[in-house]
Amino acid sequence: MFENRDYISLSVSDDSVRKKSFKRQWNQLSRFQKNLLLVIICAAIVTIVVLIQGQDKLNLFRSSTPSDHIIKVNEKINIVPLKDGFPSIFPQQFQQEDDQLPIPGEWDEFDKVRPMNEGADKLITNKVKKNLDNPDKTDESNTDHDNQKKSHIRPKDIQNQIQETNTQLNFKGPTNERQRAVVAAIKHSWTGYRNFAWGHDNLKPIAQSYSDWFGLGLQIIDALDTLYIADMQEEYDEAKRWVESSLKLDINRDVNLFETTIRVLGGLLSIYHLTGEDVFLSKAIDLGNRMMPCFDSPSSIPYSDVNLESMKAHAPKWSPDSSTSEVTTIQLEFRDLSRVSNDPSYEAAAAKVSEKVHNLPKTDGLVPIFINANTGTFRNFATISLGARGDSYYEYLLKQWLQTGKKENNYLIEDYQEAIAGVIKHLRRETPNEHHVYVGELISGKDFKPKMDHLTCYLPGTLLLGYKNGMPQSHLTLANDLLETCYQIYMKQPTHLSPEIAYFNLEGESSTDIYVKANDAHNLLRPEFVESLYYFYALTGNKTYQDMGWTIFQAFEKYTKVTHGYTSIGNVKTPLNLRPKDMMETFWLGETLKYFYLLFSDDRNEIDLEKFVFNTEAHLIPIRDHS
Ligand code: DMJ
Repeated sequence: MFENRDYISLSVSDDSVRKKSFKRQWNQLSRFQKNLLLVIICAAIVTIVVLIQGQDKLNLFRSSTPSDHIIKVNEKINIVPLKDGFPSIFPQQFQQEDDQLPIPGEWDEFDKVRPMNEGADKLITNKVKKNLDNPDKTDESNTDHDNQKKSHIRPKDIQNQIQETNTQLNFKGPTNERQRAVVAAIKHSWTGYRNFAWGHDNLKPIAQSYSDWFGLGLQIIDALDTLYIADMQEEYDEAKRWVESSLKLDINRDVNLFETTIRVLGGLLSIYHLTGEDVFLSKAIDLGNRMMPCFDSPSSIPYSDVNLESMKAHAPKWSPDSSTSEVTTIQLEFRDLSRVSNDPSYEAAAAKVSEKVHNLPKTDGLVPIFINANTGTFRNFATISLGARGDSYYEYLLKQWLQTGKKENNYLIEDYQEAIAGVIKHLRRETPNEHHVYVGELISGKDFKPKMDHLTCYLPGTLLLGYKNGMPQSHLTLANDLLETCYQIYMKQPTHLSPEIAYFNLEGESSTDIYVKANDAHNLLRPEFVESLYYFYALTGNKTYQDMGWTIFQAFEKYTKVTHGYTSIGNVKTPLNLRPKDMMETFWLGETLKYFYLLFSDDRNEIDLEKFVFNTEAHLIPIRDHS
């Protein structure tokens, strides 16, 4: 039993008691009272610690849910002025004129009024030379990733950078009929996937089934940022929950380094930058670590495949060689992973590949499409192409340079310039009758073939992006010519959809200047031409490109839409015999529909191309701010 006095003696308001020494008071307490007091003190300490941490977390995640994020963006946009973009090497006047690019067909006139374009080569060259006097130093010790513990900690400056990025994006959903039509297409595709393929890689919309390639729920991750950008809150939340609870990376499966990097790593990084949600960062780091063994080859050219559980990498089963485009189209993502994780080993490993390829002999900057991971050399007599297996090598030369704020790795932009000059010299041709300009291939590295993959239709957009960032006028001319040809390839088909491959009349061997072989007449819902239209619209503001895109969007609606999604088709040449292939590739939601949505935006700067580069799968990677 407690005596009253004992109890009162604990009261802090009792002056006489306060005077007693703490020790004396303590000794007067019973054992039970002592224990009780200790428990109360411990509980109070724990409560305070938890409250403080909870507050920190709350602050960190306050902008995390999409709706909160938008509120925060709205609040901030009024008070934080957008920063200027990175300075172009061109004078201000030139940059302003750049926004007024004319519609296709008027480029000759345009060229006449743009005298400042001359000398761009020189400007770039001088700039590049100056920077080459202080070459980047890669710390090779950082590539020893096996022994490194990967950090999940974001340093303060990275967090600030991310929050700053968030303030610049405010996705308000569709604002016009065309965008609403795209959102309906995204919804239709997503619903089919959700109902019949949830958690699997691809939807087979006709069989109402799925197929698995890597077993990573590819479609969900590839679509995440599209859902977010199109402001599809419910779908985004559902996709995010799947990543949190069901995305397993330690699977006993071989995955392709390139495909997994551009779709999954790129997808996770992009949505992480848009939302600041830590779950995407930790998954990205885990995935990056699991793919790092690919770089442990004798030559530092990465192996193409890796088992995500055993983390053992190897060359493809079908050949000792990797595709050149594959080993050179991982650098944007691995560099970004280094930035967000504060661990330089990812960037170092991927940059070594670029440096290695840079030092290999080429044909005026053009590369063979196969490279050997053991010897580190190109395959002899391999084809040179800006289509399959070659395409994004050229794309990432430019985009890596942009990603680093045009201040690092200047050898990349030199290689890009040399390569485009090589394209113009060796691969550019014009058809004899209709004067379509196209980019062909060199078989065995020397014999010209008048063949162009649809994949090459990314090139006009990339060329225009380069031109906007200081590349010479010849790039702009080629960009415009190629855009026109790609459009014609679509328009000449009765479906208004492009075949996978087009051929061109060289010297009258065909009655028509653009023709399609039966085996090449399929359409896989690919994005490349829509991607180029997006760049042309975003960089010029000219609505003609939107109209061109609308024609093509309607064609997709008419010929590829089925009850439970959209399907690849086997034949674009005959509307009555489309031969559906029952496959919805993940890039349909990841890329094609995203570019359509952005192309039809009333705000051509919905994504600020001075602050972001798109990776080759249309995922957003921030440009480093050097200011
Ligand atoms: C996508 O995975 C990427 O765009 C890649 O660069 C090329 N192939 C497909 C789309 O066609």
